[in-house]
Amino acid sequence: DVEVMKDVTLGFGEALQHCREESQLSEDKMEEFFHFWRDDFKFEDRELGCAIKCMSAHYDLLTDSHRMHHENTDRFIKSFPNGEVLSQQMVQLIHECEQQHDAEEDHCWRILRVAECFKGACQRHGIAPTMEMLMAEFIMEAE
Ligand code: M21
Repeated sequence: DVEVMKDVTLGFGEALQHCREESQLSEDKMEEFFHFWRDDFKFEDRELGCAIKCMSAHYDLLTDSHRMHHENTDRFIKSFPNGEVLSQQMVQLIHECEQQHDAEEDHCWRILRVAECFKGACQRHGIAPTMEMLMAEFIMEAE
């Protein structure tokens, strides 16, 4: 459900402000987290992986080995309206992506690859939000 993914993205993205400094992600690299879903978005900067790691940790979504904490992630997604329709599917997709990239030892690089893999999986499953939806909601929230 693309509406759920939109809300989860915007909610998750709120942690970016807490993580810019720690992750060394410069402002121009990604002003807003929802650019993640743009078709031309590039997964090139290790700092973005570090930022996603920090944001995940902010919501207590990582285990000690910096993998997804399944129960906490399920609960986080369910905290959004209708989150229960997507939570198990999202946890499953992220877990499959983690398995594909398990050999990468650098946490920031691995999480960046997992995020890229997750985005592709969401697009194939038709649950990726459109930029129009994200922009519209973002502008409404700012007003
Ligand atoms: C769900 C909203 C936005 C998604 C963005 C990032 C998704 C990142 C998935 C990576 C999770 C990292 C798990 C660690 O292996």
